[in-house]
Amino acid sequence: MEHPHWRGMGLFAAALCGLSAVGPVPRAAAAEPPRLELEMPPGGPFTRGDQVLVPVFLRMEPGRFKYVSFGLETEGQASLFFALSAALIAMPGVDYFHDRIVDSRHVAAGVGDFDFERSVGVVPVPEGRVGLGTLIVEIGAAAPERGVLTVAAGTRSVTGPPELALEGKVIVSLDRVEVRLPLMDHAFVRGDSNRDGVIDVSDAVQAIQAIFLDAGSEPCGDAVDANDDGRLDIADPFFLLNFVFQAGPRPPAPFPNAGSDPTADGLTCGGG
Ligand SMILES: [Ca+2]
Ligand SMILES: [Ca+2]
Ligand SMILES: [Ca+2]
Repeated sequence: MEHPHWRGMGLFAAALCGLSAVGPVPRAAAAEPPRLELEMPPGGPFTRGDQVLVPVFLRMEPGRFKYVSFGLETEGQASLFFALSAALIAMPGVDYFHDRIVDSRHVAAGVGDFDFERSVGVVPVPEGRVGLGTLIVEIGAAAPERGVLTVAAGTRSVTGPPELALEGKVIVSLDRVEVRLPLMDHAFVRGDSNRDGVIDVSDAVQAIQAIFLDAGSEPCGDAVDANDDGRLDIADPFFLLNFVFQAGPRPPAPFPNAGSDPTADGLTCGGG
């Protein structure tokens, strides 16, 4: 049985050891930990149907790393694709992977030398920051007309938690980071297909052009959808001609003043 006096001496000695370990904080420990960065893209607010390019960076002390793997995901209605930086593709010995997990909103990516038999790091980080690639975010038609689309990096991937392998096989876990893309469809006047602020026969002509000749390229489908049934078809120019020449029903809101679509559908209003 241990004597109480000796146990107290042991605790005292342990406390002394603890004190002796506390000294000036080493410079390395004060440095910022490595992290992923998602850069806010210029422009915006963004519209449903837009393709937004989000640069992905790794920030760490100047040096070299062996590999980095991470997940990319969004909780919004968007498709994600990761395009590796051209400079990294050209670098000898650098491999990469790009996997889709579950669906188009979850992607895993990895960059570097995944062969642990070789002991040298292969990807240099000269200025403390290296571009890993570009995240291509395609905002879907089911995304909200206005609000925020959150895109995150560093979330869990198929290969395990997001991590960075430094030279010497030191593994560092990376924190989750995110970028919040503002969403807002452009205001429009329903029926003003050519968007010149006036409703006349030229809008019916423009609607026919958009529906039958340039299908899918119309930047503001909501304006062309004169009867607001969520579809672009021959009924829309007929509706307009009936209104312009036969004093038929007025286009539904937003009309005659510009605004947003009060009824949900798969159409969007991008462009100017
Ligand atoms: Ca017009
Ligand atoms: Ca319609
Ligand atoms: Ca609608």
